[in-house]
Order: sequence, then C-alpha cells, then structure tokens
Amino acid sequence: MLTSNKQYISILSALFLAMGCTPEIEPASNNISNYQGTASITQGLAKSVVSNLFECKSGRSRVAGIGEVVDSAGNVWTVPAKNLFTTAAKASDLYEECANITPTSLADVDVTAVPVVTVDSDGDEITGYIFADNYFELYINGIFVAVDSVPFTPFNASIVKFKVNKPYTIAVKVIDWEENLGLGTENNRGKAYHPGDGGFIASFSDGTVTGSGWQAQTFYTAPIYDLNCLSEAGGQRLSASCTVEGTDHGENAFAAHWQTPNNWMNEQFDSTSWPQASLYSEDEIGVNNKKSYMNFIDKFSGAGASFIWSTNVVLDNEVILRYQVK
Ligand SMILES: [Ca+2]
Ligand SMILES: [Ca+2]
Ligand SMILES: [Ca+2]
Repeated sequence: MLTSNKQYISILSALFLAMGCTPEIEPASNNISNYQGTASITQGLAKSVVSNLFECKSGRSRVAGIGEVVDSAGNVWTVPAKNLFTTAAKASDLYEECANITPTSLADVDVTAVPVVTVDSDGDEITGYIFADNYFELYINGIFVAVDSVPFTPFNASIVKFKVNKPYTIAVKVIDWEENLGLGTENNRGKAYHPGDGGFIASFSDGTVTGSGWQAQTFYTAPIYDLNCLSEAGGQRLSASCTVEGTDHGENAFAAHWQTPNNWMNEQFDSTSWPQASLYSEDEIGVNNKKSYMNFIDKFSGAGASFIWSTNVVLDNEVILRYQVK
C-alpha cells in the first residue's frame, strides 16, 4: 500500500525513468494539487479583515486580528477561525490583567456576581472554571454560555455558571490565536514565524473535569511546510511528523482547513468518529509562570483536570471539544 505521496512519486519517477522519460512531477511538498487528504489547503498570508479585536486597557496584548484566505477551489477560509468575540456575551473574569482584575485566589473573587445561564430551568446550578490558550466559546446542550473575554494575550481565566440537568453535553470551540494570519505563527522566541501552542483546562462544580474522556477534532492546522507530513487515520487529522520549529521565513507556509459543522455545539450532533482528546502537562503548556492559571490552580490540576487539545497542541489552531456528562 502506498502510504505517502513521496512514495507514489518515487515509484512514478522510477517508472518514467524505466520508460526512458523524464518525470515532470513536482515534489508534493511544493504542490497543492498532489495533496490527497480531506483538508482544503491554502498557502501564504491571509487578507486582514479585522485588524484587532481587542484593546488592552491596562497592560499589553498581542494583536488579535481576523483574516480571510482563499483555497485553489475559490473557497474563503476565516483564520484563525470564525468566532463570536465581538457580538457574544463574555465570560466573567477570574483574572484579566487588561481590566485590572488580578485576584490572588478564588477567595478574592465575587462569585455571586456571575450570571447564570439557564439550560434547564429546573436544573442544578453548576459553576465552571476555565483557562484557555488562547480563546474559547462554550455551549451546554447547544445553548450558548459565554466566550473568552481575551482572544489572544494576556493569558486570562474565566468563571461561568449555568443550570442544567444530567446528562448534558459540553461543547467548546477553542482557538490558538495567531499574529501571522493564515500562517499559524507569531513573532516569538526570536523567530518571526514561531508556531504558538494551544491548551484548554476546565473544572466544574459537579466534579466534571477536562480529561481523556473528552473528544477533540481539529479544523485548522498551520504552519505546514511540507504537505507530505499531513496524514489521516479514521477520524484523526494528524500532523505529528510536521515540523514545529520556528523560522524567520514562514511567509509561504501552507495551512490545512476543514469546514466546521453548523451544529457542532448541539447535544444531538454525532461526534462518534471524533478522536479522543490528547492530554498535556502544565510544563508542556507553559503555565507555571502565569498568575491567571497558578492563582486558581486548585480549580484546574488541583481539581483533577488535565490540559487537553487535539493530537497536535502546536499546529492545530482551531479545535472543537465535546464531552457528555452522565
Ligand atoms: Ca483568553
Ligand atoms: Ca499554534
Ligand atoms: Ca497560543
């Protein structure tokens, strides 16, 4: 069985040579038309459509823009992902430097001020504690609860409340934001095109925590410098063999896009083919120096929650997470 375009090309090349012909096939790494996976591929910088979603009133933040990039079939892709930041209700802040909300622990947070979203009017009231690198949109049984109040940086933490009966379904869109729109990178660690990482952790007052029982599917993977490094197995969209190194010359990077289903947040949505979430340590996500995480660690790893994402926490930049609370 042919496992890669590279093998296919080398076999074709050998055939051509045996026939006395010169092969005229470009390496698949440079040629979108040789890509055979299910993603739509774009190449290069997206056109900026929103220059910056978020102004940090107190302190500094990275520019959180939105872009559009067109694939070879003419389809327009929004990067880093379609989102509701400008229009939807923001989650209450546990910690948000730009708004000068910097409590040292949960004891200093007025949790009674957090609005309660009604999913079931006779349901139990549940409180959720959330930290996302970088941004989340939360739904319970398809009912919208809140979006993250900071799309990119600084790192913040959120608290939400909702009333629901078990069983119920948590669905979260998470975005690892990017500065170089469409390229999956940011100016960081001394490189102009550094691929930042994601990560999501949450606990809920009914004992629900993020972990390997959750599902995680990716919808946007970038930067990709060699399309041969992408593969798929069952429902998995894999990029483990793609480089995660930063570069000063990432302007021609490829990106892989998959359409998000319209009803991904609904209880009835069938995600049975989706992969199980991958777990990441606090060291891997790099939260040990972040007060927005450490000041509430009792509600994160201290509550038994793990950081989750898809299989590639660096390159997968739009991920949807789902979990049914039984
Ligand atoms: Ca955030
Ligand atoms: Ca990334
Ligand atoms: Ca990030």
